[in-house]
Amino acid sequence: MLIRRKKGWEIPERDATPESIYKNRRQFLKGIAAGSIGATASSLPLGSALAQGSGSTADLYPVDRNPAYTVEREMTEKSKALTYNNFYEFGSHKSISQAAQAMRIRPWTVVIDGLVEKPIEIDFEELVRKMPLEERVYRFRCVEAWAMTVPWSGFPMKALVDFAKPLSGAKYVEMETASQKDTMPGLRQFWYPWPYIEGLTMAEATNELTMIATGIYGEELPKQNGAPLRLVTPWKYGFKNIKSIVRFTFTDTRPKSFWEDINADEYGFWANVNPEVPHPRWSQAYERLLNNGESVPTRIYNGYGDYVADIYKGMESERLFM
Ligand SMILES: Nc1nc2c(c(=O)[nH]1)N[C@H]1C(S)=C(S)[C@@H](COP(=O)(O)O)O[C@H]1N2
Ligand SMILES: [Mo]
Repeated sequence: MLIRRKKGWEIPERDATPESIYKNRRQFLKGIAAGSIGATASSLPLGSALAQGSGSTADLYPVDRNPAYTVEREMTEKSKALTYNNFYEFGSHKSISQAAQAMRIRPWTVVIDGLVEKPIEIDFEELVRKMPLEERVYRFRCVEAWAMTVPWSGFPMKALVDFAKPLSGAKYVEMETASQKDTMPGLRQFWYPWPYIEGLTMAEATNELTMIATGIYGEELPKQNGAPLRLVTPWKYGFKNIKSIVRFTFTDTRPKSFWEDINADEYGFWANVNPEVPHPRWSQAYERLLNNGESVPTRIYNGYGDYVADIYKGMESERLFM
């Protein structure tokens, strides 16, 4: 998505770089000094990707559609949803589907830590085979005002939360995308606060709508859509739907998400869809359907208010719709 700040190379850093990016850059320079760049766990020798957990999960799909979650809208064509993407790790434009094929997704270790009974690391394949998979058709609304309707396969995030056994002090779940310096050219754009981070409250994470998607259109999730597992929160703007997750951290502190860190005036923590609250630079009243470019009215909570509006009762002082 577009951000108001100029690019890092266009203006003196001290004038325009948010603190987080400064910080990141300092860490980056420190990393060079310490010789640590290039020696991270994500740059293991080629071939080790097959050492463990290399099995495909293709046999799991298709899964049964849950008829409770269907929408009246026409489904977006698969070819559109799989080639018009946001995934800044692979570039700040929509045509990243080819570049994303470089991402290594086996083995894929998921860390569950923070305020939990017992922090664990689990292989993705082992995790997904423990979870109750189903298909749901959801609307999807990007903050940039394009929209799609897709059949996700995956499991309710509540199943993952139950599996994690959070302690009573846990108030939020922070999620983190993989950082593969060698496969993700976007990570060289050091002014972004990598890794991509997102967060939900426990009430949001355990809401019945919230899914961890592992598939789409009856198949394993393609890399460009966030393989092997990504978040789906259909009542929130698309940027909350973090891709290619490697870590779930239960915490008592509200996470600062990637886009909030870049520009908190335009992209907040809550990011609930609302046609009446414009983005500072454009209206949110309508959305453009990926299928045919048709413009249709946006609905509050993207049409999912019956499921989620209660979460936000008594929180009117928060910026719920940015
Ligand atoms: N790690 C990561 N997750 C991300 C993004 C990203 O750049 N990096 N973009 C977000 C945005 S802005 C949108 S609209 C959706 C797009 O998902 P899709 O490409 O599957 O349609 O992914 C979200 N998740
Ligand atoms: Mo987005």
